Amino acid sequence: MLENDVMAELDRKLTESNMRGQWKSEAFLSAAIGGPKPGGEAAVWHWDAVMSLMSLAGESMPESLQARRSLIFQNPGLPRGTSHTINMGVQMILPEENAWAHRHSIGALRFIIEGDEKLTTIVDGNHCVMQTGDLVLTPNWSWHDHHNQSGKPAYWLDVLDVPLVLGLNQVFYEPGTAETQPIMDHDLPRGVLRFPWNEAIAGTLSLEVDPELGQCFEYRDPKTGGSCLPTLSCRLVRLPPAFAGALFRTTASSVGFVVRGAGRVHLPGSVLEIAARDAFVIPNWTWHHVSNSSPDTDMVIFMVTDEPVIKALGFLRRESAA
Ligand code: GTQ
Ligand code: FE2
Repeated sequence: MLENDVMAELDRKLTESNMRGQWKSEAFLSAAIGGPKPGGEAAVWHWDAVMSLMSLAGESMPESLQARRSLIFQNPGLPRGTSHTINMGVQMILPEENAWAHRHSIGALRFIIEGDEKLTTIVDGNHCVMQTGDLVLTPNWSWHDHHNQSGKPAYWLDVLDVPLVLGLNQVFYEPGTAETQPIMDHDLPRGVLRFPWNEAIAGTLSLEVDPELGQCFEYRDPKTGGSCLPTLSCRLVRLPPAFAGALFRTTASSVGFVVRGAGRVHLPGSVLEIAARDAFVIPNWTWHHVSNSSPDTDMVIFMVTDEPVIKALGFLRRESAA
């Protein structure tokens, strides 16, 4: 028998007994020299396209009840998810609509695109007003229902750790029994559930300009000083007029939403044009930099990353081109 035949016979016997030789992983390990392949592709979802499909969803689905009228941005290079750990989408809630209470072990947050003082999410019994630009958290296992008494359609960005929680096979879900919220059976784990727009945008203006990111305000949990959710961290990033960030990559993946202004995401071999209300994804370990294309107005981006998870497990790496 040839050497190859001997090995093939060994592999066959191992397979029969539900085993596998570690030496079979050598090619995989060699391919990982220099790090992982990015999970999925960098991509953009333009607001006009999202809105025309949302109008259609509004006509097709007059009430959302226990479900949600949310359009999730699907990465064209992944089986599921906007990034390999994060889902981002836009939700619309019609005038007088109630999205019924439920809870899940998936952590979520909302960044309000078109809000009102009469638009609310109730999180574990706490009424969170959703005005334009506010950030509202619905942490892992918190009850949440949404109510629109504003008399006009409302829109917000949904960001959830769905692909991460699915990958770890940790999904629990419990629907509420009615439109109103069940009585709370646990303590509120976070220091705060709502971050008003004014404080965040004022926060960016008080910061030094980071050469890679611009003026980067981190939404911190006041109780822990850490990220606003255990799995996701949120930032409001201001790019001064004509600012072009330096090239870098990180093992965290991120999703972004342009709050105002317009610019570009520069990638190896491509450029994404991003304008107000466009959403985009930057996969893990992808060289990129972001620039503001206006010489006289600023650009503001809401960003969410999986950095808290990557960091907690000791995987966080960052490389600068300079
Ligand atoms: O609003 O509770 O986009 O549970 C996906 C799952 C929104 C929500 C989503 C959800 C929600
Ligand atoms: Fe939910």
